[in-house]
Amino acid sequence: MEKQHLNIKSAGGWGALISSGKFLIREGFFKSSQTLFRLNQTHGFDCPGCAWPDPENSERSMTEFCENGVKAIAFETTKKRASKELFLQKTVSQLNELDVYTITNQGRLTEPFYYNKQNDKYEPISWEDAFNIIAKHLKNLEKPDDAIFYTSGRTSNEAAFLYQLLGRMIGTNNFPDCSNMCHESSGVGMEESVGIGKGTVSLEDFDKAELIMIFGQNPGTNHPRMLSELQKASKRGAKIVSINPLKEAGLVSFIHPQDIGQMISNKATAISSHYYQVKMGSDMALIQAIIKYILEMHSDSVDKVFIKAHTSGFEEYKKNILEKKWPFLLEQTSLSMEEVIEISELYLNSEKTICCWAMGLTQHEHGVATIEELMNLLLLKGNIGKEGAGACPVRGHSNVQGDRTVGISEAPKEEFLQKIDSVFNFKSPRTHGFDMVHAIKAMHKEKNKVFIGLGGNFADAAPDTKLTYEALKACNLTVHISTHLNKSHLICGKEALILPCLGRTELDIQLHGVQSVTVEDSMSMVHSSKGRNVPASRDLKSEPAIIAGIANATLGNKKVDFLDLISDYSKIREKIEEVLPSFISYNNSIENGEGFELYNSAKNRVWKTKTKKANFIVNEVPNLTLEKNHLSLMTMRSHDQFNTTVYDTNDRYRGIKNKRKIIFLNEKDVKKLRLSNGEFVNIQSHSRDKIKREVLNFEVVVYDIKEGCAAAYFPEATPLVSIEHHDKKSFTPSYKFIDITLEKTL
Ligand SMILES: Nc1nc2c(c(=O)[nH]1)N[C@H]1C(S)=C(S)[C@@H](COP(=O)(O)OP(=O)(O)OC[C@H]3O[C@@H](n4cnc5c(=O)[nH]c(N)nc54)[C@H](O)[C@@H]3O)O[C@H]1N2
Ligand SMILES: Nc1nc2c(c(=O)[nH]1)N[C@H]1C(S)=C(S)[C@@H](COP(=O)(O)OP(=O)(O)OC[C@H]3O[C@@H](n4cnc5c(=O)[nH]c(N)nc54)[C@H](O)[C@@H]3O)O[C@H]1N2
Ligand SMILES: [Mo]
Repeated sequence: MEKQHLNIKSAGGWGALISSGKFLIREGFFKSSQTLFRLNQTHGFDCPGCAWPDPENSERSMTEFCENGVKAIAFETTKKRASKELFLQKTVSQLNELDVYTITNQGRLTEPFYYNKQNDKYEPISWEDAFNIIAKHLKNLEKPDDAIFYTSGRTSNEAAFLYQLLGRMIGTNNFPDCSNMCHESSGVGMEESVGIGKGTVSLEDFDKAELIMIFGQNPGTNHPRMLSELQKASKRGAKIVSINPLKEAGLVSFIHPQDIGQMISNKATAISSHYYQVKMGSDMALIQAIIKYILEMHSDSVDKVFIKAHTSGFEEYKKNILEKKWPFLLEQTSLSMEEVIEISELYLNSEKTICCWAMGLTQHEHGVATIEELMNLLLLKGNIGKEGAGACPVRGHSNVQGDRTVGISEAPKEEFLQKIDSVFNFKSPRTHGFDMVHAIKAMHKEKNKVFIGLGGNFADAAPDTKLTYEALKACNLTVHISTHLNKSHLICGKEALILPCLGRTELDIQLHGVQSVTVEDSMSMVHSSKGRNVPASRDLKSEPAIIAGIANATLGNKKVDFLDLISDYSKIREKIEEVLPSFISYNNSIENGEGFELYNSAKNRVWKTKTKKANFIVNEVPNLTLEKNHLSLMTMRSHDQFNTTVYDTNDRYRGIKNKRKIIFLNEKDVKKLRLSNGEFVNIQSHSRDKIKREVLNFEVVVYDIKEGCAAAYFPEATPLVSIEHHDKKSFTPSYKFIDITLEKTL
């Protein structure tokens, strides 16, 4: 049987360079390529791609970007336009017929549009009228909690801060955000374990680590600049262990496209020294197995001094883990005892270990429990707050972490709200707001909401596509502040608006001159970002200006003068600093272009938990055994997409060309199910709510994936994800463990 990708190629190399070049030419070479040289440079702008941090100034190369950064920039600086001509030609129903690639590749939005229900078309509207329509709805809410303010993680600190202020002045904490679907489980788990929901490592720690463990992450595609760090670590002899049901090219080997010597010799650096293909969802069982082996066989090797001084709950945890049954743990991971011993010995022999992870751990029903188990593993050897060691949740969107820091949260801390109240002189709401799951349910049930999206593509990013579409359509008003056309614009509420905004590469001029914004990366570094390009259209506004426009039309300027705040964004930063004192001398600190690091308590071994210690937390491993002929499906990203934006229809590292409706299966499962490579199947999912969910005509691709597991791309496979399947504490949808069966397409 032909099997895709048996001989895995390296990530990077000529393929990356050629693909970047092709993309630049397609979208308009001159502007994109000029823009690239200002990417991630001091006084340049921050890459809108991912949240991987920039190296120190002295280590920055002229070209601090990766293939996917190139795509993100080319996509923003594209010559294509989604202008009124497009909407004149096509009704919303016609646009809805198009596939995700076509919809998301229409180019930049050019002016505000209002949905005319009569002719089913979007029509231009002035900014003033648009703001007034929104204000009318916000002023007429039955109750403040009928407003929902969604945020995607590309939004700057300045815009996010104004946005949360607007929402709270209206009286709601309804701030669902993309983090709810992403690293929320990391945040919740780490808060409980070590008292802060953020990573505890810096880039320098990667230079010192003896062991780097990578769980559930595909950095070759999603964080390509991380491969440079892994390459350096591998070259100096650090061990790199990958734990993943799929063989991912970027975790196997890498050729740095900006290393001329390596490109000429075409010799790849091996990335992972050890690769374990586990069953999907079994990481928690594996970590328990490692800890059990250590406590049974090498209990003297744990860091007793650290455990005594800094942790709570160890004895109870130890007792529980020693009672665990080996056969169950091994069956769940489907690794052999020898393999578990091998990983345990690697961990035992390392004095400095970093654990990295992404969506493979968080998007599960037991996402939080898995993160807590991972923290238990790190605490066992004092690997938090130690040089060369720590927890590294690798974030997705470039400012998803910063948005949270400045107040985008449905469950804000009392301390934060009190500060908001005193700085802005009003009483902010104390009721818990909606996260994604609860927002969708409320919109669906109550049918009279006002939904505003600051970036992102709620309709296609959320789980349970059919339900989510119905929920958006039931709203009184849907508003999307966006750069590009996407599905959310086409799933209209009773009234609907598209408000086009500047992208990060573009000049932002306000009353007092050219503005810069700030973002926080995965490692708590805050720095400024300044666009220089002429905007894609004259009729665009910046995100802060749009929020100020809505606020001014809705609330006036008596309590807070939003229009004054946006005249110079340093005024917004002053307010952020008043509310959040950790932004010490905010405006001065970003002036040198390098930025500054926000204080991280866990990194300093200060534990802001209830026990004032780092906590060992006991969790039970769920039994993930499925019925006969059922498979567990993950929904994931191809190499040519950024979340719901599909740049192109290839997935180079997995050997896929020109197709997206595919399902990756193990050779043995394909045989067992009497299927063959290239055949088409319908996929059904099975959930507790017993609702039939199905997607049709997916092509079978035989692949190097763990037996019993399957993989497909989102958003095409998202209709299979039930809204009821989410982590119990973080409410992160289980995008990664969907119980499915297949039937041949007739
Ligand atoms: N180019 C590009 N860059 C991006 C993005 C993008 O779409 N395109 N998205 C950004 C965003 S928002 C995010 S959150 C990140 C996402 O970054 P990733 O988390 O790398 O993204 P996914 O494609 O979801 O890949 C999940 C990985 O986890 C593995 N996996 C799935 N289930 C399990 C499991 O149960 N256990 C283990 N151990 N592994 C598992 C999969 O095989 C896959 O390798 O990337 C960010 N960067
Ligand atoms: N099935 C499945 N679903 C998933 C996931 C999964 O693994 N599987 N992953 C989840 C994850 S990790 C995440 S983070 C979410 C992502 O969810 P979102 O953040 O909501 O989705 P994106 O696709 O990143 O949003 C893309 C849109 O953002 C707009 N945009 C781009 N740049 C800017 C900008 O600078 N400003 C503004 N205002 N708008 C801009 C463009 O119009 C573009 O169409 O998806 C989640 N959904
Ligand atoms: Mo994400």
